[in-house]
Amino acid sequence: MEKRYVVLIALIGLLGPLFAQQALWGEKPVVSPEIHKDKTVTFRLNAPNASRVEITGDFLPAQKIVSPFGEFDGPGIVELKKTENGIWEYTTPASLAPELYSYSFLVDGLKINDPANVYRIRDVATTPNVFMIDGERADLYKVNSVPHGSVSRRWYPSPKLGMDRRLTIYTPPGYEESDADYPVLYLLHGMGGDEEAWIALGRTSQILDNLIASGKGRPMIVVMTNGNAAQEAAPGESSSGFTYPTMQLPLTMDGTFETAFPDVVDFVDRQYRTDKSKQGRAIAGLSMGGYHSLHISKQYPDLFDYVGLFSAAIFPNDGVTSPIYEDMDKKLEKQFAQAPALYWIAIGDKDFLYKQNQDYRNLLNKNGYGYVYYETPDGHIWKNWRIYLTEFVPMLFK
Ligand code: FER
Repeated sequence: MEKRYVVLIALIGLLGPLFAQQALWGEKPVVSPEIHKDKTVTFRLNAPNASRVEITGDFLPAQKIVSPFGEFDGPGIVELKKTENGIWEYTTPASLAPELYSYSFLVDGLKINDPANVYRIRDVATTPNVFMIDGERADLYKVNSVPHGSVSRRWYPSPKLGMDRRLTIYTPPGYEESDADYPVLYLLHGMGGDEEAWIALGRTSQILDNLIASGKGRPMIVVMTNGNAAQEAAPGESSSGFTYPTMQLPLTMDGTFETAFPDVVDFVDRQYRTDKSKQGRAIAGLSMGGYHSLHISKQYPDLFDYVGLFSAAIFPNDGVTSPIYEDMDKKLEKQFAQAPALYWIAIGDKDFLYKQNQDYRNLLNKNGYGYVYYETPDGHIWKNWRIYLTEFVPMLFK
């Protein structure tokens, strides 16, 4: 080959990466987090001029947080120690249990991400770093060498809300190659969340792939809606642009989303090969999504045979009126007249909604309505919602 071509090819080889990525010179400053063989973890931050560096995360002993909903256990905080070279360090005193954990640094009081860890998952308006300790149930949250389902974002027409709206949909491995009909789980997020919540922090596609591969879960479609009736889609994904995510959206928990829910089922049943019987449909959600699941399933008693209330809000707030919330007793009577195949209530023993759930269970008990109750430690946190999904899916469509 002519010399100039050799030089040209060498140049292309050298310059290629320039076009492949913008952050060419973004060097990795330190290793953080470093997960050791014994499952202790070291966090590091290169900040020679900082006077105080702390880490806050859900792997640390919980601390009391005061919120508008009351006091609850929030992520703990601990200080890092400055080493000679200006790198701050903290190593957990004991090995961590298998889990998907989140954390952030505080540098002189300013909350920042760990620049050495690119893994961040948005939770409403925060984007904490995440890391995984493998093993036990947490292996269901990992991508393993098993057949994978497909995840897509679809826009569906909602005539009742007068807009096109976005949802996330998981179809199980084999869906594209088969001509079978599949049962459908409708899986709803909490306040401030959107159609990205369950697929991101909720690890839905990993959990479903793994449960289906082990034979514990039936192959099913999972539909993750956006439960904020004022939104077309998640912040940044709608025609409103890069709006700031907020928990205080209009048209939430006022009956609007519940009223429009049949639009979702219509779309899914039109566009996918679904089992269109009540026996082939489940609805579950966390917190506000549990509230939606409760009220949708009793409003449309012929739609869902499986209902999951994960740390659910139960009763409408004072002053909220909607036909959806009227005649609750009569609607429950109708729903439980043909007992659901599964009515599952799960909550953490430190959840601020624990008392509401107890009151609701008393109401169900008094009327002899059958349900299954599952209680875990801890409060209103994603760890519990992932656990609930791994427990709920194996009980569906059996
Ligand atoms: C309430 C209880 C729970 C409420 C909202 C929630 C607006 C939802 C919390 C969540 O989805 O995390 O009284 O009122």
